[in-house]
Amino acid sequence: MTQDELKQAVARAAIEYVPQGEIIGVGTGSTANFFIDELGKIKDRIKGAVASSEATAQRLKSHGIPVFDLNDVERLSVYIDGADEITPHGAMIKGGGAALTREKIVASVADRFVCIADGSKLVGVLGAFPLPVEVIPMAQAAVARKLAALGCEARLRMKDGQPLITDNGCQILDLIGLKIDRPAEMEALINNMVGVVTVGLFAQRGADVALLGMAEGVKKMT
Ligand code: ABF
Repeated sequence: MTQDELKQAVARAAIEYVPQGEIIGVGTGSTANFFIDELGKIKDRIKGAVASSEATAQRLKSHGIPVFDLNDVERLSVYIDGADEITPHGAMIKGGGAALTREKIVASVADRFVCIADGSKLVGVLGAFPLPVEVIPMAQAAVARKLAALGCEARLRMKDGQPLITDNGCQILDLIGLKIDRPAEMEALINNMVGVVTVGLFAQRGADVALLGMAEGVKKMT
């Protein structure tokens, strides 16, 4: 099976977690996109969705799924999204798609986080994938120096020769070479740095369920 077929398989499996008649939280990325396409097929079963990025909002709308502002929604029973890395404990690195802040916000309102990913995302220790940190642009250099002091390279993410600008008007530092033995502690440490908006570690609130696409089928981790 190709990586895309594995992503499609977990996207299909995630439909089982979509509650009838409710608004659900929807993530960003290629696996989330496959999920949105599956959701489009059963759109009459849900009330709508809260999107974790402008790109996801557009894709949901293209399927005719109503998109709600999070400020108009009190609670979500489920948030479904991909990950760049996930441990057997459900701690994740997210933000390769630059949507980490909105992803963390929407996830924080949901009772249950269902992570969908191909099996290559499962790791023993987080950190081989560069850890994204969203920063306020004026603090970028100062925050990069503090992060480098943790023993990694903090690289400003670029797009078309310019610093990438997120949906929130901020920038991303990618931390290369950080070994993350204690993800929840590292999340708290980086979150506490002045100028940091969000760190792409989802450990204090990790995935409650992970659906991982393997050659032998979809493996469920709880
Ligand atoms: C989002 O999409 C991100 O947090 C993560 O960076 C990425 C995973 O991408 P993909 O599903 O394309 O592998 O979930």
